Amino acid sequence: MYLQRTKKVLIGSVLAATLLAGAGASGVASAAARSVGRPHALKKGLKVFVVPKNLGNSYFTTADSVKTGGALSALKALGESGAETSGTTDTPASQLPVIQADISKGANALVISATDPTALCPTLKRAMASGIVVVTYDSDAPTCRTLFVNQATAQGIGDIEVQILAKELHGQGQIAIVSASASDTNQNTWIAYMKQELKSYPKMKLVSVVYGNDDTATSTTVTQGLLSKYPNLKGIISPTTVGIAAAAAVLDTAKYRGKIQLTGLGTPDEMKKYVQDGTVQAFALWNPADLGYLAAYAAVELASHAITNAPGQSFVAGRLGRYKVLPGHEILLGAPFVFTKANINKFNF
Ligand code: RAM
Repeated sequence: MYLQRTKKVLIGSVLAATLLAGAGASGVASAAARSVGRPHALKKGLKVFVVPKNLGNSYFTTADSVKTGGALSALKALGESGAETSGTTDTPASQLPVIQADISKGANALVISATDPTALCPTLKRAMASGIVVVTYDSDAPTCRTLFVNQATAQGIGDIEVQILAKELHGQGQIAIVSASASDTNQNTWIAYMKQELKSYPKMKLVSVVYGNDDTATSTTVTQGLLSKYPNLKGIISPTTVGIAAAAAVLDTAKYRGKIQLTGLGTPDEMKKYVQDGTVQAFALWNPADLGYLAAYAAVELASHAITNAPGQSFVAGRLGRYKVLPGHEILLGAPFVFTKANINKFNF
């Protein structure tokens, strides 16, 4: 049902601008639900650490900051002690010691975008066994978290990227993917759905998947490598905000602009220039600040024992309204949104 709606509604048109302008949860929150109010008392003074994949990635700065209305703004409003902590690279080697340090500092809850579930799970399982709430957001670690706050269904995200590129290429030509790191759960899940959706476009051939590790320099190098290795390449999907911005900068020359199509997931601020000059026609994303805000609320609800992670439990997440725990111990923010020249100037993040 949802996916059919995604296909019909999102391709060629866009969701109402209000979705990303602060109104929040499409199809989930209603005015009636919002007016119900909060039935449970939440604890104050909880120590909640927000751990993105890496620091210095503007997607996570938006998702986590007080000034954008992200995770730390929710924690502040609820009277919790919140901090954003992570390493500088999209790797478990960088993220894991930070998580361990947060646990030693007496964390009541962790809100984590997982760089590598295999590497993180032993530590996260021990944390959960000692009573710490583990909420994943953005990138899941399915076997070692209490709840996952998902930005949109993985299939919805994978499908929309393939559909945008298929429309631009009239369903034909060699394409490649510039991903983040090879161990990131979110990109790997989306790519699996992209491969499935590509079966509907038999003349579009995926020739390579390369990894820029959510690092601008590496993403630039791997994009340049694709262009020299595949002279007939017609399109690139980059399901990472760092990757798509780096790939767009590489394609923003007379040689490639308009000749190789690029889509994927990007932030409007980083992509405006490339949409205005015709390097990119359309790309997708959700509101990262809403994602962080919702994940922080969920963590506080769980750590206060106001809800459990059982499907059917629900809570009011401040400005976003009421959300329900779904099967799989997951909460869904909404649907991805497509940015084009016609709407991109309305957004600042
Ligand atoms: C990058 C990260 C993040 C992803 C976005 C779309 O910033 O890889 O995990 O969700 O892109």
